[in-house]
Amino acid sequence: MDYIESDSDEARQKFDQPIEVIEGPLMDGMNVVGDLFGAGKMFLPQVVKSARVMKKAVGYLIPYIEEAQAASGSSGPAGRILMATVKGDVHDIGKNIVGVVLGCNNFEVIDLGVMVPANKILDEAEKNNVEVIGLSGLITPSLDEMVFVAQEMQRRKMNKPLLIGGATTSRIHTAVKIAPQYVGSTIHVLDASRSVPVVQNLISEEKAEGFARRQRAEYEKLAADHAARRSKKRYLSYENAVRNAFEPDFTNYTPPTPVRGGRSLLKNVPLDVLQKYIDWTPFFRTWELHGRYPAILEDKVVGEEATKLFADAKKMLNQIVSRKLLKAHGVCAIWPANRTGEGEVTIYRDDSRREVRETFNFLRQQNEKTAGVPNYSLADFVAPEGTPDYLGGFAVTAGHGLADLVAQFEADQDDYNSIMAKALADRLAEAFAEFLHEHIRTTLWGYAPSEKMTNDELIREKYTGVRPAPGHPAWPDHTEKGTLFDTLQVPDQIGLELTDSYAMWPAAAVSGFYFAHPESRYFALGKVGEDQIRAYAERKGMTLAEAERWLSPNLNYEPIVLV
Ligand code: B12
Repeated sequence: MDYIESDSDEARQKFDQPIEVIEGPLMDGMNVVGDLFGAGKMFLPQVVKSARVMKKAVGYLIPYIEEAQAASGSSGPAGRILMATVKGDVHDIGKNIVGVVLGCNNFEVIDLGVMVPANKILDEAEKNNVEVIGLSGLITPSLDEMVFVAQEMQRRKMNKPLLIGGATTSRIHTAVKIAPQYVGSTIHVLDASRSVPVVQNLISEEKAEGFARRQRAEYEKLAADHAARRSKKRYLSYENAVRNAFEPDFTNYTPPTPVRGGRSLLKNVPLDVLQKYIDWTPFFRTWELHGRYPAILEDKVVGEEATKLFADAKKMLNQIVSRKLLKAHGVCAIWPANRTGEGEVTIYRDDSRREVRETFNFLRQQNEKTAGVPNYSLADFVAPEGTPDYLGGFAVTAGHGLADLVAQFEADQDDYNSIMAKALADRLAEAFAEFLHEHIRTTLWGYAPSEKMTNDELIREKYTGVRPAPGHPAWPDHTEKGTLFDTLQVPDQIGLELTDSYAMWPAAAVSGFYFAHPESRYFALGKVGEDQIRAYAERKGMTLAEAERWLSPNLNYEPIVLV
């Protein structure tokens, strides 16, 4: 990295035009990188590091190119792609990675950032005359927003291909819900390595039409198969699912009284404490290196690259910790609580349990189970009225300070370190959630005062109790975060905000609930029926249509949508 400018200068003097340095040796190099990555012979961290060299060199050459512009005769990029994380959503690591990989393959990427409304995306796409539009999203409410973008593209009579990506998206959702809204090609892209061939096909004069036709046929078949599969799945009526609820033993078990109930605020938690709780496996997954930490460092295929990446991560983490570049704040509470109705947990102002403070709402599995297996709801894990029990809630972030850190790297065209900083902030946020849950068990709720676990045991969830998050499979309703944030006064206490899709900002954040019952467990809700959604909407004071919109990935029926 230290010699890029002098090397670029030397190269510039060897060519007639400065642009030739980019079009010649630099692009040749990036093409090799792109090909090797596409062939699985090079790994993502190497690609992003190579792109950093390219970007820096281009940055150095641009003033010379502009000077010589009239005579340059540039052939331009292979194509122009506009990308954005949709309105209400905040994460962009995945999209950044895709941008870098496409850049390595000579595509020009216009990245509009996060929380971008549909009209801005489409106006900018038209203004910049891009060939392809790409959308990204991390949480399920973004799926609906993507459907809306596709409808808007149709309304505007656009014809540009639409790419769909991000952790919450899927081929099946794209085929069933998004693609039918729009006549143009709509394609789900699983990861960065697949983005290049898809875009190449879409903008190739010879291949585009055939590619689009095959994709559409494939998606139509997927949608039809999906509908056929769905009609075969068997569900219980809500009433019968309730009859088959999980009934933990509350007769031989006394719910523990918290040592310190009410709200606790944790400001500026030392990062050197949190770093010991980091689960590194997802960090490697972010960089598309698959395998469990620490074994991944010894892996025959990815071990060498994983070891280099880990060294870079540790180096940056040490700087973040010693220079306090990120701030970690959290707030949590343990409230007197009882199950007060089906799927409903009420929290009270104090231990007299006379005044209701808030109600949290849960959904119940409705898929038909084999004999003896219950239909779970998280509410089952809290004792019914008459037995004093408690519920915990929390919100943590390690994202304050990240925007400044990232801005410095971006000003230096350094995607590698920018992505690294975001990935580390996410790791610290999750580590914070792990640390706080341990603190709850051993100290605040204090039901496991002598618990001593290694980080590996914590990662494997060997402890008693669970901390499900709204949005996770057991509890897919993101709107419950609204009630949690109001009750804990999260924005005022720790400066963590909710977007209109219930994403948390700063992005490196986790929020959820604590259940202490020894039989409490994680499960996937799966799909539920209209009978339950009606009852749920009524409990929450929502219209049926609102509840169906927020829970659309979990409906076992096709709701009637009024346009
Ligand atoms: C790590 C992780 C986190 C991290 C950081 C997330 C991040 N960096 O994006 C932390 C701990 C902060 C986190 C928090 C939360 N998370 Co989370 N998280 C994950 C996890 C385990 C991995 C996501 C990840 O980083 N993948 C690696 C990156 C590089 O991949 P990626 O973003 O998918 O991008 C790739 C592709 O999708 C594609 N791509 C992405 N964008 C684009 C765009 C285009 C145009 C193209 C072509 C391709 C493309 O290419 C990328 C590179 O290969 C997933 C589960 C999973 N296995 O996916 C859950 C998951 C995404 N989280 C989830 C949830 C619910 C949450 C929380 C709401 C939980 C909570 N209540 O606290 C919060 C929300 C945070 C917020 N700010 O609002 C859900 C989301 C689905 C849902 N039901 O809404 C998931 C799917 C887990 C689950 N099974 O329920 N999470």
